[in-house]
Amino acid sequence: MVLLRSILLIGVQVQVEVEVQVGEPDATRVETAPCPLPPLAPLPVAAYPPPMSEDRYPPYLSFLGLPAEDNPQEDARVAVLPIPYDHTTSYQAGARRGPLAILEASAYVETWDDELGRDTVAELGIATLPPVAPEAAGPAAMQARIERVAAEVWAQGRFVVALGGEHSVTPPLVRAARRHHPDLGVLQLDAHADLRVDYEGTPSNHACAMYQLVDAGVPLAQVGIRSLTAQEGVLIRERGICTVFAHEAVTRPVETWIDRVIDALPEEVYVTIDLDALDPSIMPATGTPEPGGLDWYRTLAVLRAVAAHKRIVAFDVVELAPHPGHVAPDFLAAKLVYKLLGYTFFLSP
Ligand SMILES: [Mn+2]
Repeated sequence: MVLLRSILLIGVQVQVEVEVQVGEPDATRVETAPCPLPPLAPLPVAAYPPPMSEDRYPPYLSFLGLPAEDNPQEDARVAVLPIPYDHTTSYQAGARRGPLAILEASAYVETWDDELGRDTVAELGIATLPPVAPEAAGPAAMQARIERVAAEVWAQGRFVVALGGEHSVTPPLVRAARRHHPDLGVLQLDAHADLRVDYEGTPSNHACAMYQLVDAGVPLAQVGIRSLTAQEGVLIRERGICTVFAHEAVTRPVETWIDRVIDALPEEVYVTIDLDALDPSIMPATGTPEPGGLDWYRTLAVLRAVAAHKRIVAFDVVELAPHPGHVAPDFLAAKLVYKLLGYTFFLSP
């Protein structure tokens, strides 16, 4: 019996070794193509809050969940920056758990993009940075921290993809991007105008995110809007903001209105996607779900058109407030991040 067991054990070991050696070549790999990015600067930069060490970089969960040998972090052209923060959320809190849920779900996103015919991560490399720590001193201090961290990522020459978190994370991300692209405009997918001057005692509220940018002179185009105040409506008219309200964006063909969005934006664009722009039937996991939103393919059509006509310099996906046990919204968010990365680098004019 002992002998037989040993033989069986040896048999298993041999079989395992053979499988490892025979391993089939990865048919999904394609040659790296030129990307519209400057070369990488040396890594990493000091004075990262909280203090960064080799032990904390990268974190234990990385976007797409790839083993390090398949996705070397030091060569990555893309940096995913999680910002688990939801201090000023008005209705349903939980966006602080969004980044982790997106990272978890991303492990199940297939890396071959069937629409583009490319393996986006194999060509670009995606590093996942440690999350930005929440700042207890208040919303303005948190925005300052986000801008500081984002500026360091920009200094490394990486393409910044931020995962929110509530929408107030966007103004500091855009401010960091503007240091490198001062003439950029912002494309906002959202159910809400986010054009309040201040809200609940602070201009750094999620409901004021786009006002902060417009007030700083940033050109803005909005798609999917279906919730705003009378004052925000007046501001849209007075400032000449390009707003495609949801009733048009959802019920009319994209081709009938997308040119207005393209024309309103400068050559360089920062894209901010508040996931509540999508319909709650496919994206219920947001802090303030609004009926009548975009579906999956219409969302992609908008992003594809903008990526094909403009140079997207950075983007964020915000406001996922995960529902425990209901992973479809988390996966949608992860796949949306990956799709937009592909559009950004492979459809760029
Ligand atoms: Mn919103």
